[in-house]
Amino acid sequence: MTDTTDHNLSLFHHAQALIPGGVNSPVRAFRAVGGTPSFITRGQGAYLWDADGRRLIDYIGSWGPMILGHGHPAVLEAVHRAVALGLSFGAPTERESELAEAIMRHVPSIERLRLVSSGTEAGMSAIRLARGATGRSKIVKFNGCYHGHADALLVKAGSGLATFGHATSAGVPEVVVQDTLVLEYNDVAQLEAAFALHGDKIACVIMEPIAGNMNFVRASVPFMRAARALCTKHGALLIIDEVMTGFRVALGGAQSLYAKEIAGFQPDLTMLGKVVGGGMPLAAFGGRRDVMEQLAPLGPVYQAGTLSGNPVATACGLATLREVGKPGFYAALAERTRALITGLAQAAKAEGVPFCGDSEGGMMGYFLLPALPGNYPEVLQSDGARFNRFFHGLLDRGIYTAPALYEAGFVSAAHTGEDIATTVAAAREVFRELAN
Ligand code: HOZ
Repeated sequence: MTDTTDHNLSLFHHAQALIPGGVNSPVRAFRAVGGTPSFITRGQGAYLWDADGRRLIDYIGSWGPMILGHGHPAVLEAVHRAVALGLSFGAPTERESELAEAIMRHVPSIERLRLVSSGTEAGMSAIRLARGATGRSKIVKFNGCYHGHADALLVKAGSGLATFGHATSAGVPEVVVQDTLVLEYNDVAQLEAAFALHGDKIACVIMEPIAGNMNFVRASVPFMRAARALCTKHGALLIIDEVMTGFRVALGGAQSLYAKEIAGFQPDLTMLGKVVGGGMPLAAFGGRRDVMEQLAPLGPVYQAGTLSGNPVATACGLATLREVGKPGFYAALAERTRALITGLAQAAKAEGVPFCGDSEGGMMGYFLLPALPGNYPEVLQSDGARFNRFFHGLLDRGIYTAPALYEAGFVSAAHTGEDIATTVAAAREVFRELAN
């Protein structure tokens, strides 16, 4: 296991005396993998530096937003310019429309959009809107999918809860989740049965198109097709949670990939976060105009936020979207990410360790399993102790990956071929240790 070092350890002790678990988001605490979290002092490009001055190759990327790597000059310049003009106005700015336009240009299912400050807010608001617009109460979510920590969605929600061994958070009253139907991901028959039973009461189906909170599990094309068709048939809304995948797996998000396979495919509502904020607290939800116009002040569904559309966050997001919109951006990113997964698979094979991985754009996942899982019970077949040894073996060698086996990983445009080769070489050493 990684040696605990003076600075990281003393900072962790100090933080634990002030903040529950020493962290402001549970998975950062290393509880699942053991050891001391790296306290980060700065980031540049593909690298982070911890409190002991160790350089780490970063495959967390702030859990997704840092698609350009840390400290991209065009993003920093846009942020500096915005900061000089004021930090928050609580009033409309032109840049909010510019960002909305930039998003809509690439995601045609979004006809109207509202900016919020976090993915949790986007999920909570999208559910309220779906219920308000349909006049129905029930929502369908899938085991292992995470859509933020709003009460109604915090049931069998993958990583955050799974890491700590709970299905549902304490503090969520039964009555709040009684209308949340939790089904198995990629199970068409179960989805059909749920609609046969409750079709006229279901407000929406909410899903991650690539579930990034049970590591990396794709929705199959038949599953996505069935979700779309059943929602349309029964008058429910299909909400695609692209907080992780939006502008991360492709310029048009994961929905653009399904649209290539399913004629006319579009969700009714989309949630965005992470990359759209470029590393600042910004997220969004949007979709069909008739549905979005149910929001206050036009309609009866209330939703608001003091920092929504914050001028510094919108500058950061807009500058990021300008960069990812450049020709060839995603092709190059996808190639690098694939090279990492292929390299890891080859290294594992050479050392006789079961391994499988998958990637799309700059998002990836891997399991110490012989075949890719298709749902959460299959993800649970992973050997947690083995994963933890792999994690610490990499961290000891300066490779920073998610400290929980339920999390996806992220490659940025700043990662070089040399970073990938260094990572694969380190992984091969760790696989050798695991094999013995
Ligand atoms: N919700 C994130 C995991 N999928 C964790 C975010 C964080 O700890 O920063």
